[in-house]
Amino acid sequence: MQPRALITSIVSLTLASWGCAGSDSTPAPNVIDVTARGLVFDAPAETPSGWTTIRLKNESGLAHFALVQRPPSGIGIKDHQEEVAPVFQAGMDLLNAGKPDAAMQKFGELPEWFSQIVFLSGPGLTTAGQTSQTTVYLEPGTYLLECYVKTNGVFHSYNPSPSAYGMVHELTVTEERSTAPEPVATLEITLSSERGIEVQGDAVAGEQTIAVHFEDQKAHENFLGHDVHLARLNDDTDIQQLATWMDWTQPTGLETPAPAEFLGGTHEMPAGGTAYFTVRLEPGRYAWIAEVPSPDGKGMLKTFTVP
Ligand SMILES: [Cu+2]
Repeated sequence: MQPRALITSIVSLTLASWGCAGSDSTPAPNVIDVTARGLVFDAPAETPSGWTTIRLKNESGLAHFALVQRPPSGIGIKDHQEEVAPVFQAGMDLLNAGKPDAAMQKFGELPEWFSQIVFLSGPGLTTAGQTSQTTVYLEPGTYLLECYVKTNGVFHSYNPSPSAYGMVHELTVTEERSTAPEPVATLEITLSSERGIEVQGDAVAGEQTIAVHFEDQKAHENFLGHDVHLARLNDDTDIQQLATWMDWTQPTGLETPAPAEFLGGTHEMPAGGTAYFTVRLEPGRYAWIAEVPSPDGKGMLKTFTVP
């Protein structure tokens, strides 16, 4: 073997062994960085399919979340902004004006395809300055990420300016499959309409990856399915106010500022689904809470202490 060929072989072997060492370790997660600035999501337009970690970095001064939804084929952000966001805002304006019957009539104007949207988790409520992270399995297709927290009675997903979109981002999940593994949970939560939020495992300080299993799903009084968010409580937190805040149909519901510090979670999924979210817990008092009306009466508000 010529010296040059020998050197090439040694380099190739060395690179191959590094590659081999890399493939022995766990494949990296497929992370999508979503940054909230003002009332806009800054996020990539596409991502490979498979286990997908959505990291919501909230650089704005308001609370946000990023609900993942898969509309039926052919429907995208333009349809959402033209046919859904204005109807919800008009309905909310009527609720704020104390006209619930007129509001329900308005919600009846939602397009037929709205009922075919599949909600698939996404980072839960995340207070200004926080970063939250939620992992879910996504098949190829067109998805929307949406925040409908309200400020001054206006949903973030609705932009009163007809020339601009609200806080909604269209994400294309491609046929390419990522090698990202399913996360390994350190805590398990089972969500059900009968028993509410049930936690298996001890919430201790440090990084925790929480698996959330959706045992069943149903439409609650706010038309949404149950989910789970994590709030950090302090001595001033009014638990009853926090519970009431989780109902968007109330004028004060989901209206900024949030009544507690939120650290993420997962939005709703169909029955049988599992999503994961990762948080760094510090000693203190917390609450697992669902975005449904009267979560306390449904077993969907559970406080706990991290020692
Ligand atoms: Cu928002």
